[in-house]
Amino acid sequence: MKQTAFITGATSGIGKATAEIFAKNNIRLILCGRRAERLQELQHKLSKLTQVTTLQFDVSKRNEVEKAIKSLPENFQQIDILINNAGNAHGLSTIQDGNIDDWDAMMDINVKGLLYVSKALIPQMTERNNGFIVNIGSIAGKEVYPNGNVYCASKHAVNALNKAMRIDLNKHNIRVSAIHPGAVETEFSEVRFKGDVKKAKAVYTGYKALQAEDIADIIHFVITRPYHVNIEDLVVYPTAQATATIMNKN
Ligand code: NDP
Ligand code: 8X3
Repeated sequence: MKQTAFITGATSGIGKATAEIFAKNNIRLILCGRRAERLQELQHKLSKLTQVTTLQFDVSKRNEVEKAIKSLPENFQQIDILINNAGNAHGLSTIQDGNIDDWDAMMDINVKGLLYVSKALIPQMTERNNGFIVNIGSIAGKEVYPNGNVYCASKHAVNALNKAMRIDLNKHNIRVSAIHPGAVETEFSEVRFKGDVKKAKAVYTGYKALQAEDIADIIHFVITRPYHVNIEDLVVYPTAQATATIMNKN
């Protein structure tokens, strides 16, 4: 039987590239995000390859998450693979100069959003004793770097939750993995720098950054191992990057 994947943050970057590789591999898709037009465009494109439905909601709004998931058509209610990918950094500054709205956004989206979606989808997995959850963390979840403070804290929380989910869901035969990327060239830095395209571009110049497709390919590898194989997590860098802060730029 075909598998069904629920991908948060499918309107851009890693989530979108994951949707594309899953569609090529005949996985049915539930595409999520806030930008409805992008969801529709992607649904139109990928429907040529597989069955696709979309859900427009903000992961940080608990009621929206619950309502959206309850609205899934019956033939999309069995979810085999959850990709907890929606997230962003908001701002890059010292703790003393940090913006509290940015902190709220990062904790609400990257941590609480991931929890709300997981809480809504886990019951149908535990009921079937089957399922796969892939959490998209970050190198920021393994290291703390200057000015990264709250984003790093949110991704350290994802790292902890990845371990916690695997422990608690172990008796239910559910696989739980995380991918922790270094620099990936997506809209991520545009969001972090609040639309400052010049600043965002500078993050990815002078070396070859990871592309969203590189991470999507690894996600696909992780979910296609035999069922008795569970990769705890993978840290993935561009070759030019050695740690969160060491980058071999031209
Ligand atoms: P993008 O900015 O390209 O994509 C972010 C995605 O998250 C979008 O689809 C966006 O959709 C969605 N999203 C953001 N906020 C919300 C929200 N409140 N509710 C619902 N969806 C939301 O960035 P990436 O693809 O790079 O990021 C994907 C994940 O990868 C994130 O968790 C990020 O932290 C992580 N990551 C990224 C790295 C990088 O260097 N790019 C490195 C390490 C980890 P929409 O705006 O339509 O809602
Ligand atoms: C995104 C990569 O290095 O900006 O998570 O934290 S980094």
